[in-house]
Amino acid sequence: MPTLYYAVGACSLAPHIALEWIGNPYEAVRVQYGSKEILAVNPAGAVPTLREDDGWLLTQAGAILDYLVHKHPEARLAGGDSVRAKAEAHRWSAFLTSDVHAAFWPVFMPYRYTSDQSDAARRAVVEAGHKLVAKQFGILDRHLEGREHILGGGRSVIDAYSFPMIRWAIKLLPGGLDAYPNVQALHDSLAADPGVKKVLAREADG
Ligand SMILES: N[C@@H](CCC(=O)N[C@@H](CS)C(=O)NCC(=O)O)C(=O)O
Repeated sequence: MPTLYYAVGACSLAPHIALEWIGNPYEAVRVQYGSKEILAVNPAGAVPTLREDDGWLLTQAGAILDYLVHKHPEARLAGGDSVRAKAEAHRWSAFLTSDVHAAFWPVFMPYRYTSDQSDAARRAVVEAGHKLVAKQFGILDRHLEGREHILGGGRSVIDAYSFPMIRWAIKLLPGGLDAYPNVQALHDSLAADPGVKKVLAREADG
C-alpha cells in the first residue's frame, strides 16, 4: 500500500485527493515541514512524498500525480488519452508547479526574497507576490471559460493539483477569487466532490 507524506493545507493535498479518487488502500502520514520524519524520505524536508511498499520514494507533486495516473489507468484521471491530451496535462502540471506555486513563495516566505529585514520591505515582497499570483490566476480563469475541468478529457489529477493553490488564493489574495469566477466555479465543484470532502475532513482532523 502506498504511503503519502502530507502537511495540512500544503500542495500535498493534490496527491491526497488523487489517491482518494483512485479508491485503493493507502496510508496518509501527516508531517511537519523539515521534521526528522519527512527528512528521512525527502532531503528537501518538503511535502508531498510518496513511498511504495518496496521503499521506492517519489517526490515532486507533478511527478507523483503523473505516476498515479499511469499506475492506475482504470481511474481515468489523465484528462484524455491522445498525444495532445498528454501534452496538455504536462503543460498544465508545469504551469501549476512553476508559475502558480512559485508565485506564492514571496507571499508565504517574503524573507527569502529580500535581504532587507524591515516590515516595509517584506510587505513590498508580499505585494509583488500578490501581483504575480493574480497574473497566473487570470491565465487560469480565462482558460476555464466555458470548461468544467482544466483538461479537455474530463476530471483529472490536474484539477486536484489546482485545488490547494485555489484555496491559498482564497485565503491570501486581497480580493480572494472575486476576479476569477471560472476558478471559483472549479473550486466549488471540487469542494463538493465526496473524495475531496473526505480528504479535507481528514486533514482538518486533529
Ligand atoms: N517542487 C516541490 C515543492 C514542494 C514544496 O515546497 N512543498 C511545500 C508545501 S506546499 C513544503 O513542503 N514547504 C516546506 C519548505 O519549503 O520548507 C513540489 O512541487 O512538490
